[in-house]
Amino acid sequence: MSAILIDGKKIAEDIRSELAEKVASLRGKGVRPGLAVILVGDNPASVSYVTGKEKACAEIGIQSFETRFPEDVAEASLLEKIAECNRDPFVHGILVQLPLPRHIDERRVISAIDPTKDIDGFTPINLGRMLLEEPCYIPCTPRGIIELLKRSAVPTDGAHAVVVGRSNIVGKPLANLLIRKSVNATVTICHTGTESLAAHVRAADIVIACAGKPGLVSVDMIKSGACVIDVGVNRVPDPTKKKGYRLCGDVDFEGASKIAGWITPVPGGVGPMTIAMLLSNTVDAASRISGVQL
Ligand code: L34
Repeated sequence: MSAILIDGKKIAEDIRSELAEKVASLRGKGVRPGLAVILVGDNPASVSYVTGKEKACAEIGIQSFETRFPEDVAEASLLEKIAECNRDPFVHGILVQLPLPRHIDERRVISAIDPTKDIDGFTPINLGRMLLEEPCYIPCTPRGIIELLKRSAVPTDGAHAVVVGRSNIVGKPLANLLIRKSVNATVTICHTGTESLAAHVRAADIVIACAGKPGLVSVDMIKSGACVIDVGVNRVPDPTKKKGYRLCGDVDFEGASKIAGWITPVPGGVGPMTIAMLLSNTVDAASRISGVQL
């Protein structure tokens, strides 16, 4: 191992303790940050992420209100719940854990969230504001990745960043954040239609793998000294494990860690940062909505 291991778990812990102080200050002024969590169905990964989020909220004094719906919930019931959360003065942030079942129109559900409570930054209003660099909520995973780069002092000014993946929740917003003047990277976005993934990734000073495909980024694609950020959280069947699976990212970690300059592990890399940024956005929402300055 020659790469510097970016310890997302530790960095997320630091951020959570910074946030705990902010929550204490808000609570001292009579404001208790509140997060509504909406979970549909029992996808084990979603259940585990949501549980992690609620635990993290409780630890720093954010109140969470969970509503769980069955897999076959009617879209109207979800919309009704969101309307209720929009009105609820104790709710400052609304999280609808994705993905939603196929019979639900995800766009309609997300768009129903009051943009001032959209702590995931998924509504068209927040994404538009992000593009224009107006005050907004920035999606948690992309924001967490930028924070990891900054706190690990990875040089980004003039760096060539290659984003592998174009999802609405990671690839698209992340590519946009990377081209902000404050980050100043030159960005290439690769996706399933890209002809020579290897050639693009080989040119990268910073590689961000967010496609959700184990082994997609192999060691021969990594430039020596590059920074490798692995966003994939894939469950691979493994009978030797108690749970019957192990987690792996989109990158060949074993190989890449020998030649990269920096690398994030899975688990313990980007995942914990996503949760820390959710807390941060929720604390900001509580402050803005209540008018109590931090
Ligand atoms: N609405 N839906 C909404 N907001 C989000 O920000 C998400 N995302 C993605 C899926 N759907 C969402 C998450 O929360 C992915 N994601 C997420 C959150 C946490 C972790 C991974 C993905 C996480 O905690 N990962 C741990 C391992 C957890 C485990 O053992 O399964 C890690 O160390 O990577």
